[in-house]
Amino acid sequence: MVSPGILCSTACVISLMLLLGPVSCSEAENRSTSDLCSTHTILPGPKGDEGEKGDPGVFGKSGKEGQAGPKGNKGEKGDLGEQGLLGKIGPIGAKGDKGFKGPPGLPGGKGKTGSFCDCGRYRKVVGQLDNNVARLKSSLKFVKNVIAGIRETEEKFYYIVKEERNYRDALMQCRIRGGTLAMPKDQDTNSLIADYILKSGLFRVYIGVNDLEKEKHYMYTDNTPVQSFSSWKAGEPNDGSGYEDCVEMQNTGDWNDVECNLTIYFMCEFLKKAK
Ligand code: GN1
Ligand code: CA
Repeated sequence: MVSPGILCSTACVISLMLLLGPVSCSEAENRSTSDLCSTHTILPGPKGDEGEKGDPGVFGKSGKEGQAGPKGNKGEKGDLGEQGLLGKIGPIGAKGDKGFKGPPGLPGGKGKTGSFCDCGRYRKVVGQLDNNVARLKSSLKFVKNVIAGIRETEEKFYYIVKEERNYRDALMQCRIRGGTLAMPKDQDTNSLIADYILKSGLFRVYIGVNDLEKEKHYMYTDNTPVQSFSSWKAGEPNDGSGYEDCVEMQNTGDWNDVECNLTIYFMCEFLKKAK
């Protein structure tokens, strides 16, 4: 069907529209297309035939996960379990009471005739061996304690012996171990010893100072006089009882004269190198 206002054929108009885009006839005239358009109006063509049915769409996305279902009913009671393992053996019971004394046994047979023995000599040797063993045990104990706690300066080791002794025994105990009672001769050493007493949880120990030789003339155990340094507690030495000739150091670092028969712990010192 051709519109009465159109002189060019439908095919010609579509071709032009495709080539030039939508144009008016005046433009077409400028382009010397007056032979194609005889009027100023180009009307749209008729509606085309219905297109073919499209291909089926792609497979849709999976839907969201639904909410959790309601809680199920309580299950049936389970079967009886197997018998458990044997329990641990209990602790050892208390010791039973002592039994009654049994009847005396039959007397033994007569011994063989003895041979002559210089038993006194052997007994003496055994006694000496016992003494040596006791001394070794004591030294071992001392070494074990020394390893556990000791203080030192560049020149000396200091060691508190936690055995209550009077002054003379304390001095002897230090000497048989190769040392002497501690002799603080300057402030640094005095502080080190005081700290050692304090950290050991003690209040006082014997140190190697006394005026046994001459009243008020204090001497160290190496026979040198207490001169340039001392650390007397206020009011000391007071010779309180009239017999206070030996000296203790308290955990403050203060010295106090006490009676030499007082039994307290003591501090030994050991030279690192023999002078
Ligand atoms: C001690 O216990 P007392 O007060 O009699 C001390 C003295 C002191 C005195 C100082 C064994 O004597 O050496 O000088 O305190 N005696 C003893 O107040 O510790
Ligand atoms: Ca005193």
